[in-house]
Amino acid sequence: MNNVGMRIKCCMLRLGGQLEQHLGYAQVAPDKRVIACVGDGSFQMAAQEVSTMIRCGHKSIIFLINNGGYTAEVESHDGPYNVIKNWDYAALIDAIQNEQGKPQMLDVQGSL
Ligand SMILES: Cc1ncc(C[n+]2csc(CCOP(=O)(O)OP(=O)(O)O)c2C)c(N)n1
Ligand SMILES: [Mg+2]
Repeated sequence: MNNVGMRIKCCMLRLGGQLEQHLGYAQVAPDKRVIACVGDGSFQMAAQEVSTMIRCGHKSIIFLINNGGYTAEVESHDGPYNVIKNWDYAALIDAIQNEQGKPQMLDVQGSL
């Protein structure tokens, strides 16, 4: 495949950084479709970035991995603090777009 780039952002760095970096990539490459895989914990830290993505008409695709918590942390220290509240992500994006954008959402359930 030509003209395809890949950046890997390690989740053990700053939580929430994935969406911010995704926004930055999309902003400087408006002719490209930027694709990101983001954990639910990371998404919740920076969800407002979706507002700018919609406002700027980005063609981004975000795969939100909703596993109910900070799963990467469980191996090193497990506890109730690794569980996070499940959001209605589709309703959230709908509220953000507020009839001024065209985000499309697809809910896929089960093990991949
Ligand atoms: C600001 C900040 N706080 C805490 C951490 C520690 N940390 C690393 S990964 C992680 C959990 C990530 O959760 P999620 O994005 O849902 O991904 P998952 O592990 O569930 O795939 C946390 C809390 C961090 N990296 N940055
Ligand atoms: Mg998670």
